[in-house]
Order: sequence, then structure tokens, then C-alpha cells
Amino acid sequence: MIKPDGVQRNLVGEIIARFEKKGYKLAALKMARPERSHLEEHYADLSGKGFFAGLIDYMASGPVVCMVWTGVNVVLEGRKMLGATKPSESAMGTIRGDFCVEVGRNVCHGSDSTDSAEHEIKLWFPEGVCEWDACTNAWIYEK
Ligand code: IDP
Ligand code: MG
Repeated sequence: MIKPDGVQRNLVGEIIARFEKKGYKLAALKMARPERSHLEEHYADLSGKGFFAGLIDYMASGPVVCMVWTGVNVVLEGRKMLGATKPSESAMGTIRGDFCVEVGRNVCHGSDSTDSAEHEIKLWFPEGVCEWDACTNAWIYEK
């Protein structure tokens, strides 16, 4: 997901392009202005943290761009592409390392496990995602 600061800072195309160029396949995409209750559900595991209220304010401050990307090891590799949660600890070359400064304005979200990805896909795309065959498949995967 591209967070409100990523949208406001015109990073939507840049972030999508990184996943496309890597070789991952887009399965769903939409812009959304979620209710606070939806964001609270999304970040339910962090509800006990001191920064929770600020996190919800931040995430509710503007539209977000929600995406589902598919491919081999996409959850693990996608998290590497995002970089560490704190931009000060994110390697240069990662999205957070290249485009942001503070943890509370870290421009993107990525599911941290396949279980949380399944949960988050249901939460953000109850309508389902798009199944399609990419003609590039044989150029990205050996088999
Ligand atoms: P993640 O986004 O890398 O998975 P999480 O620990 O799940 O990191 O935290 C969710 C989001 O909460 C972070 O991306 C960041 O925007 C915010 N956050 C995490 N830790 C802090 C903090 O210490 N202060 C302010 N915001 C934080
Ligand atoms: Mg997380």
C-alpha cells in the first residue's frame, strides 16, 4: 500500500514501477479513503502502542493506493524492496531508504507474512483480485 504521504508526494508511479520492473505481477489496484475503523482493524496488532493514535491520524489523512502483487517470494522480497520500518535503518536503494526520513511518514506498507497478506487482501479487496496470465512469465521464471 502507498500511504497518504506517498500519494501526496507523487510517489505512486515510482513505487508501482519498482514492483513491475522487478517482475512481480499486479493482481489488484485501487485508490481508497478508508474509515478510521478500517485502519484500526488493519493495524489491530499495534493498538497497544503509544504511536497508534498518531498512526491512524496519519493513515486517515488522505487517500492511499492499495495493491496486490504476486510472484515467487513476493512477501519477503517485497518487504526488502520497502526497506526497514525506520527510514534511518532502511538501506539506500529501498523505497523507504530512498524516499523518506521519519518512521511516522514512511510512505508505504507491505504485509509481513503470507498469513498477514491473506488477511489484508481480504480486508482491502473483499471484492476479490484479478487472475490473469502474464505473457512475460517465461522471461521471469525458468519454469
Ligand atoms: P512495518 O510498516 O514495517 O510493517 P510496523 O511495526 O508494522 O512496521 O508498524 C506499522 C507502521 O507504524 C510503520 O510503518 C510506521 O508508519 C508506524 N510506526 C512504527 N513504529 C513507529 C514509531 O515508533 N513511531 C511512529 N510510528 C511508528
Ligand atoms: Mg507491519
